[in-house]
Amino acid sequence: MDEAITTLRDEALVALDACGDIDGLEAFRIKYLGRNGAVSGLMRSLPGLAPEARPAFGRDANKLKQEIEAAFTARRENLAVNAAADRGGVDITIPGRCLPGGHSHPVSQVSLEICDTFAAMGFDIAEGPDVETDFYNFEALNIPSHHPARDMHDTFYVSDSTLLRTHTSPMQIRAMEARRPPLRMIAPGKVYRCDSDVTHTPMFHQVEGFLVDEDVSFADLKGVLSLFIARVFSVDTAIRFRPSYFPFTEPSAEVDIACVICGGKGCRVCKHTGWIEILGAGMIDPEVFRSVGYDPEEVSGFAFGIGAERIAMLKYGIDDIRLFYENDHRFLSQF
Ligand code: FA5
Repeated sequence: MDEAITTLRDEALVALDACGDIDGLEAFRIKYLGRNGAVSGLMRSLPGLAPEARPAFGRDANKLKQEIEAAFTARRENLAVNAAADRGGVDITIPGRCLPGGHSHPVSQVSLEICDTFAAMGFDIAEGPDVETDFYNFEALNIPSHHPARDMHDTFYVSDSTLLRTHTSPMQIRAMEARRPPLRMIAPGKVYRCDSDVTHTPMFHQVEGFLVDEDVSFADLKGVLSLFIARVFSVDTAIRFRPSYFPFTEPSAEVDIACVICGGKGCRVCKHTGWIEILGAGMIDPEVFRSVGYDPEEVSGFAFGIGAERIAMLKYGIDDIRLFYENDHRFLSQF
């Protein structure tokens, strides 16, 4: 190879390596690859060579041109990528990031499962407002002002007569006002109480259920709730009906499930009782029927209010209800 070609080759490759930016690269292109550049200069020197030396010189000069052009293109791409990265810009050569698909919240999944279970038993679904009047949340449910039972609900008041509903039971009144018996309904939704510990959150979900017809008995209530628990958990789930008090049901009961966290031995979640309360229930009080214009001599009925978070805790073995609302993706993505 002619010495002029190898000298130019070495010089050009060193100069290309030294190009630190796009401007330097453009100067390189003009100097070596431009119309009046060094490589074209080699070509132009061809006529001055001895005729027998021209073919080899022409071939080598062409090879050099291709080599410098390829090196130039590679260097330009490399500089462009680095410049984008330095600017914090977009490097289009890096593969895109996949966004993981979302799914519904575990408490929403459980609420839906509860609704599906009752829908399969013929219950209609209704929804009502989160901001409720004192009348529907308390008065019509036989909890007049100054009734001590108001203390059972740590209420968030919006004004003197409106509040964030403390339970889904107001839906009993709204539905009974709008329809006549026989009625079989469930009403899922958010409820609010100033309450927070391992089994209580200030916002939680209930599913209200009620059935009004002729000759409805406590045995019907037990039958429906036992079927519900067998479907959502299993037929051999240990449950107990515990006498309780609600102003809008008489008699009243609370239903507990054997604590799945400790297997009934006693832990902080079940407050060392071995049981976790999942719902309140009872036979609808005659006063409630009177407040919606139903005759308690003609109809009877039962009602219940299920805590959806409690069901989710038991189903999934969660030992702190507050985990549902910390929005920790590592926790939520497990469901
Ligand atoms: C009631 O709210 C009644 N309205 C239920 C009812 C309906 C009784 C119809 C009779 C007839 P209670 O306050 O016990 O009852 O709440 C019902 C369920 O909601 C509880 O069993 C529990 O599972 C859940 N719960 C109550 N407070 C909280 C809370 N702060 N956080 C999470 N779940 C709660």
